[in-house]
Amino acid sequence: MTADQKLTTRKKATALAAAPGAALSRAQLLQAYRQMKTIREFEERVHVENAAGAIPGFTHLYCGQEAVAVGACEHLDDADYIISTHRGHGHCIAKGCEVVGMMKEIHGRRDGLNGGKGGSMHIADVKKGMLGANGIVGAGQPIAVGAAIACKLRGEGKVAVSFTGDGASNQGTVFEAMNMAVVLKVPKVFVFENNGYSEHTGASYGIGCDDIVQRIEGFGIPVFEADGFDFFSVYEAMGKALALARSGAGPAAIYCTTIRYFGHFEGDPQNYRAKDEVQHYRTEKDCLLAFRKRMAESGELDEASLDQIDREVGALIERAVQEARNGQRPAPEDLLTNIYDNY
Ligand SMILES: Cc1ncc(C[n+]2csc(CCOP(=O)(O)OP(=O)(O)O)c2C)c(N)n1
Ligand SMILES: [Mg+2]
Repeated sequence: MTADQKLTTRKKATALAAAPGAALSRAQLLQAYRQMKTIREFEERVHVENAAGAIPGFTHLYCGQEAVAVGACEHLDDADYIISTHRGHGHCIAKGCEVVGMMKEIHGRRDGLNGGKGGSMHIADVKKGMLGANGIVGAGQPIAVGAAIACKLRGEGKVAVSFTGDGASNQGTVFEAMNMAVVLKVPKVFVFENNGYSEHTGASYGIGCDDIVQRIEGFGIPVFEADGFDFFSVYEAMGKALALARSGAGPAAIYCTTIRYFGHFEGDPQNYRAKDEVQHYRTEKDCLLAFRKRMAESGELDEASLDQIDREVGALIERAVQEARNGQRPAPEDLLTNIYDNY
């Protein structure tokens, strides 16, 4: 029934920094819900588009993990940096990348966010501080250390954030990035997302030490643990990690347990999962349902406002798909553009 994943309950580093304190405003709550809902609708629709053969190349969907990307990125602005992974759509949307441009990019259209030449795994928008999704597992973390060095040198209180899966947490590049971030005391937050699997390999088999938190702590990085199904839990953990990173104390990390609703890639037969695993999480743990439940209980947001967001997001994604379907492919001469950059 449950994912092949260790749901640790240890709260070790939580005492290191004060909680952010102030409750979220109505506008912040609406924005958090809108962002999670946008990621969900975007991904559910990419799933359908992919099955229809409309999307060239490989696609990895982020459905189920929305609370992590949004809980982390709602603390950031355009001048903070993030680096994503091969499962990058959610991180891009959470960091403010334009959704229609993203859908066009994934469909390989000329007016996509990256000229239709990057596709699902290479979406980037430097103006939004989104330094790129990345098809190479573990490649983003050292890049984010470089961005964090830039943040430190500029001295404007900005940070760099990398996202790392349970599988990527085994990569040497991630170890090196953690060590270098500590040695150079850079303002960097490592966000670890344990969704239970690295491709088809269970985390409990693939993580030799059985405990990613312990591994991160071994590098001298304080870790704040979060329930990756719960926006508020991630938001709080990220607030604490950012407070440390921005204080000049060096890097911090958050560790979130979560699950992906779709296969590793679109087309994955998922024979390694129990038949009812995803349904269990969709029904019992879903971040959107949990958010709505909490709002109903606290009375902070009314149901009608959330329903209205659902309609607006649905219309946005529908427009994105229609425009993406009708877009032009890159022209042959586009092969020779965007190859070199001038500094
Ligand atoms: C250096 C490298 N090794 C292997 C792969 C193949 N690969 C792509 S995704 C993936 C699994 C990554 O798992 P995880 O970090 O847990 O991320 P998730 O897919 O769960 O989001 C692997 C092994 C790759 N892209 N790059
Ligand atoms: Mg994983």
